[in-house]
Amino acid sequence: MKIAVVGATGMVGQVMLKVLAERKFPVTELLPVASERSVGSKISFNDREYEVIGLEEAVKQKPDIALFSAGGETSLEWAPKFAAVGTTVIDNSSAWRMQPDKKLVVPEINASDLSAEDKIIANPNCSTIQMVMALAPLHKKYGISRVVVSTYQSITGTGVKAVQQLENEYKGEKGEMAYPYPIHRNAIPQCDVFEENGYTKEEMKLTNETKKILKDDSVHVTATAIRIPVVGGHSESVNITFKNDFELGEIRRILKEFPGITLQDNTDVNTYPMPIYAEGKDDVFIGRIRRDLSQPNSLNMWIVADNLRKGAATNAVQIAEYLVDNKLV
Ligand code: 2RA
Repeated sequence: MKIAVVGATGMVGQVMLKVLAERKFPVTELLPVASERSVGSKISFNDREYEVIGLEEAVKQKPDIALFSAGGETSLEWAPKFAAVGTTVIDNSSAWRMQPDKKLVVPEINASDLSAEDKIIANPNCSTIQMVMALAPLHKKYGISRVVVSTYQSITGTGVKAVQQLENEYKGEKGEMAYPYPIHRNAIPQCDVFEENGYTKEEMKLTNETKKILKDDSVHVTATAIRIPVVGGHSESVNITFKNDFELGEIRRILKEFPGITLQDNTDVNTYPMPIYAEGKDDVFIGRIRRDLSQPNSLNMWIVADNLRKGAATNAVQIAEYLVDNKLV
């Protein structure tokens, strides 16, 4: 397969290349694509060196699949150009996620919705992916009426500048600021910009994308997204109210059996998910599962995942794997 990685020099693009190699994706030709200022630079992949090319050149070479992580503007302009030459685009930006005719895919949940006609496929937001991995199997069994989620998000979700700001603050050094406030020893109750309704774009992604992936607008979701000085992954405290009662043991069995979920849930030995241990892994880690004693048919859980891997690069590569395995490209 001729594979383009658009945004190859960026944080997620680099993880996409790493995951493609780790999972031995059948790459016969790699097109690392980046902005003009990076054209001509070299990147290594599978022990070979490749020269970074620009978007015009990449479209001309008609890749089979293009993994995009280059921001919404680039995707809105260039994904259709790749699709027009027959490339299947898997886009990690928010540009296409809520378009009615575009599929928003977490392979373990709804890959079977994909067809060969889908030439632009949307990768959900990282904080959505890890949450719906838990919600989907439980919604199928019990029906979910409401979700209250608070996220504790890694600064890697913001990008390299934020990671650099935190490192500078650790060292007591001045430097470029990704945030108007210190990240070190702080918690910033803002991920992305605020909308008219007082929620941030990040919080509304959790609401809107969840409804689309579960194919059920009756699932009510309210979110608060916090940025914290962590690099390994996003953590989420999730409270779920079901339409029907449940057995905790069955909840655990359903989650344990769902592909891509690892339960870490034994308070007797202080076992629960933490980003420091989720970093670099592809599973979604779930623990602290307990009935909500204040509300019938409700429970709490703690969900942790590496936001650059299952939250972005690995989910995109898994979509590509599904397309190849099912001869949809
Ligand atoms: C964040 N989910 O964490 C967003 C984008 N990666 O900032």
